[in-house]
Amino acid sequence: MQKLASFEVNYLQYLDEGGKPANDLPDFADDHEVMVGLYRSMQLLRHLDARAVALQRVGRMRTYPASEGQEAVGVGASSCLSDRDVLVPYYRGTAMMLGHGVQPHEILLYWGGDERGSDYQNPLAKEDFPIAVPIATQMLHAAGVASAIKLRGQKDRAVLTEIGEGGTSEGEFYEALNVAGVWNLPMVCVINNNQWAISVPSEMQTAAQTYAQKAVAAGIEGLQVDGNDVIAVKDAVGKALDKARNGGGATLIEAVTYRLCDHTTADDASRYEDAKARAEAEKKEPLGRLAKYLLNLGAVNEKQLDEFAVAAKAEVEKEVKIYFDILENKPQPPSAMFDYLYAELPERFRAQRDEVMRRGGE
Ligand SMILES: Cc1ncc(C[n+]2csc(CCOP(=O)(O)OP(=O)(O)O)c2C)c(N)n1
Ligand SMILES: [Mg+2]
Repeated sequence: MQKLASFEVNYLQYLDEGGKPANDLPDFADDHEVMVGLYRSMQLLRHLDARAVALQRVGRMRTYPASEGQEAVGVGASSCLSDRDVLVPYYRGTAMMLGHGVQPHEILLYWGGDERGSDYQNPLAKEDFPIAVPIATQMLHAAGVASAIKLRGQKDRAVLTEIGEGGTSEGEFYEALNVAGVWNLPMVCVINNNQWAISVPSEMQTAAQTYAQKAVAAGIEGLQVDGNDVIAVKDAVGKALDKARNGGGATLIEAVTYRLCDHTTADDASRYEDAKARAEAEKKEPLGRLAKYLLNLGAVNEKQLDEFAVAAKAEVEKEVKIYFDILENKPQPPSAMFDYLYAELPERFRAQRDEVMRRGGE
């Protein structure tokens, strides 16, 4: 019998549920500007999500996946991205995309059914990938980009990707993690463990004690963080990205959080979720926790928190206006549905496109 190295899964938490330091804090946690910036990004996302869901209810948005309760995961992680890094997001990746310069109206356009939303105008996000809806495919894209970076000998550059805990049951997840390990790829994968894969609870998803330990078989580092603690997420992802940029290989980070919303606007979680579990999870949510920390730190006062909320709402309204303006004044012709999937449209779709155009679709 061969004796294998035993493994431990570290759990990182800096702020407890009441927003009090649970550990010695990293340096950036004392930086008022950085911490207030993280808070405002999380707040903007919460308002944007609420507005997008409301737009869907009145028929002005298609399916939308909100991130309520999970804001610290994407905001903390994307705050560590440099302008050279590449982001490969999944559908619940609004926070990461905003954090790497994608504009809110571009995200609204995408979920409003307009592919022009994926043509990110900010140079920061120019090389980032569009949203992946097929579960776990983004993992392979991320590993592909990371191997391209490695083959080209590009230094100081890494790939960040995100996946739901349910997605880690897919073959693509293991395949990508395997090459990330064996090829020592500059890649960081954050698992958004929001406890649900639509209506499938985490205890029905895996018999493993943690998702982080899935890194062990790939021979890479894996750790768990409190995904409602933005300081823990930022600290862990920042270190993992630095390691990846410096040739140290890939890391898998499980951020433990909770989905405080429906899966998407096409779902009704009250049909399968225990209301008590939701109420318990609400006590741990990330924004209130960070607000308490900032107040204790003296970085903000209550009045400023109110002003931030007003500013976030105004920013969202400005972006919704841009979204409406593009849809109304520069609408896409119906034939556009054929224009973004293939570099060259296959023959069988050409006939369909011609028909749409014949019927007046241009
Ligand atoms: C290959 C594939 N199979 C099934 C689906 C349908 N589907 C959409 S979301 C989802 C659950 C994913 O849950 P999880 O990975 O935990 O991510 P979360 O939505 O919770 O962020 C499923 C099964 C899909 N989009 N792609
Ligand atoms: Mg999930």
